[in-house]
Amino acid sequence: MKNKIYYIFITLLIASCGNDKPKKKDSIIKIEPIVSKPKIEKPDFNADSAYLYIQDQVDFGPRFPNNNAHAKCAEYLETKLNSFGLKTNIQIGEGITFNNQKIIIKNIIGEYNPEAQKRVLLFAHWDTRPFADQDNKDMTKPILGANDGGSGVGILLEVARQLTITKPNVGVDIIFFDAEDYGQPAGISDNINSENSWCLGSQYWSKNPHKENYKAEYGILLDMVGSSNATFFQEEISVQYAPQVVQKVWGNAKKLGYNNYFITQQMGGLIDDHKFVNKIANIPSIDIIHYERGQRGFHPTWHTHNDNMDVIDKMTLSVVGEVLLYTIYQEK
Ligand code: AHN
Ligand code: ZN
Repeated sequence: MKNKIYYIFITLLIASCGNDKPKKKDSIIKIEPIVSKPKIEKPDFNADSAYLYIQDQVDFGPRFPNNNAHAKCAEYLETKLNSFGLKTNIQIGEGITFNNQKIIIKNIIGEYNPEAQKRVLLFAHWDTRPFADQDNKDMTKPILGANDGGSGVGILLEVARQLTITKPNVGVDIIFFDAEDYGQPAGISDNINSENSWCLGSQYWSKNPHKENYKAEYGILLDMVGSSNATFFQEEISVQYAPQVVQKVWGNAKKLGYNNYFITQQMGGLIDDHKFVNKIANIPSIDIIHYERGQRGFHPTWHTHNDNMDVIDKMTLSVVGEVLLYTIYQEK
């Protein structure tokens, strides 16, 4: 509006100046109206909070099924979701790992606006890998999993907190899946079923959803979303099962100016929680996961003891958090 008034004022001024002498053609000053592009409003997402929620998890130590830090962290996560006003519960199940350990699975569930028909499912795994098979020392010791385990959960806790402030009409379910990262390490005698040794928590939930006939319009998985300059390619299973969700989310990222994080190029398929949510639970779901094409693949600290708080970057947390909130606020 201001620009418009300014433009009219300048135009009048020029017009009035030109009254006495006829202007030479080449002296006419053309003033283009300054039309500022409508800025899109970025949703509030507090990266400091998300960071703190990651720190809190890491402070428990490595968090894998049947260990003490895992039990404490499960309580912490449920308490947090509950404190934001979500309806919470911990789904308990049983699983068998690739090395024949019987584990108790704890999927932590929070429902925002449980009565709403239209629902969006947001998920991330909260367990951390019980060994460091990509490291070259202490390979049998468990990792801290700040990025791989902590980051997606930290962002979703802050998303939950924002939802209870902004109160969108749509329903949102947040699930922290357990036992994603107990998968069989590459290189040990290959088991035919090694693919199914990953994602035990989401496999369990997909076969036994927390509510009968549970339905969501679509699902979004966050995995390893905390490192600086992360790049999110369009993962193949996501594109196959939920092309319109990929378009929506990458489109929203572009609108927010984050197309250097959300790259509109496809990459190969990954075994991750969304695979089972797509195939077994039939909820079209995508994976937002940091991957670098070429030699590098996952983050260099992946499944090593260097996956600690030093990896976590608040800018990346903001980018992912804002894209998620923006996407949810668009749903009517
Ligand atoms: C595999 O490495 C087979 N899938 C990647 C899933 C994963 C592991 N995400 C985090 N850790
Ligand atoms: Zn992992």
